[in-house]
Amino acid sequence: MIDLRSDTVTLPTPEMRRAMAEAEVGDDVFREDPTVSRLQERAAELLGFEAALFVPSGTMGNQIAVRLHTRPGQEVITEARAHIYNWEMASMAAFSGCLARPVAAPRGILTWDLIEPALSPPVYYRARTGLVALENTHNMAGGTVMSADETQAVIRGARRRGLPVHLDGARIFNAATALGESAASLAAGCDSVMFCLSKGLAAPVGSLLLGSRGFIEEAWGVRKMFGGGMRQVGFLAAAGLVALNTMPSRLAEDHDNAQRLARGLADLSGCRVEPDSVRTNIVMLDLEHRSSLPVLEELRAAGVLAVSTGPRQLRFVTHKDVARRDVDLALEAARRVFT
Ligand code: TLP
Repeated sequence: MIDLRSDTVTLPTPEMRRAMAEAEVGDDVFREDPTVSRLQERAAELLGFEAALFVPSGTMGNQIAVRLHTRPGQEVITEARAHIYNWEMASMAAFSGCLARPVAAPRGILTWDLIEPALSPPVYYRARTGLVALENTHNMAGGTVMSADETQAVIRGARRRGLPVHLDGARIFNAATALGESAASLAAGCDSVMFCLSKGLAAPVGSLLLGSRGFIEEAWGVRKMFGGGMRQVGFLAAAGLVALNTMPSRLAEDHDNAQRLARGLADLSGCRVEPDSVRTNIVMLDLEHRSSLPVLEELRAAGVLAVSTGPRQLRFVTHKDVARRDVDLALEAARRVFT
């Protein structure tokens, strides 16, 4: 099987497994796990923040941020296809009492011009906007990227209105690779950032939430409240450290493979793919006539796994466990399914 469902399926490298076996650990709820502390310090330094917190998932990282930045009854500005709104089980409503205010943006890239009209007017009888949430890369828009300048323009607008900005940077290292900018420059000025170790960076579990020292101090408490206080979790942090130190530099290979896949899929009939809009490791395919699920089944029978992201849309994600040769095999299989 060539598994293009997600970069979350990546398996840990031998170096990660060794680091896990040898990790020095302690009870992290008592803040006594030295490997977790090292990972948090390294992540904060790399992204240019005062502090970081290791969390079990990207979802928890995002939702701790929503909880801390908002009050119940407020709205959170998100892009219409954002993960924090569509794929996190309505948790901003369940855990923070907030409503998403989705704003559709071309390529998923929010600009201040799009955000500003969606902010609450200054009257007491309308729900207040409490947070602006960005996503880079934007997953469901097809791994699109937001440059540091574009991000800064949103942050300037939000500052003028006294609003915090959270960045869902689950794949921020993919964005950094595609743009040739540092992850720190893409995150600069945000009040909080979440990024994942368990996607293209191939660690088995874990994400980091970054912010000011005071914000992260508060985040320790919310993580515990959400059931995310972990004990000898240095075993996972050890793999995360290897991921952070060794994996960002190989993401360009995944992007080349995604480009190759997109160009091959674009030649098939009965579907639409836009290779020029593929900047990172995600390829979206729109079906012209057929529904996603039967096509997925045929692809599976031909040895290729993808996911459905809409009634007529499929998503393919390249990652370290898919070699260039696998992309060619996947294309051969897709040709059989589409002819
Ligand atoms: N994305 C997963 C699925 O949930 C869709 C995937 O396969 O792409 N932010 C973004 C932008 C994400 O893509 C994801 C996961 C998350 C947050 C949540 O991370 P986890 O799965 O660790 O909770």
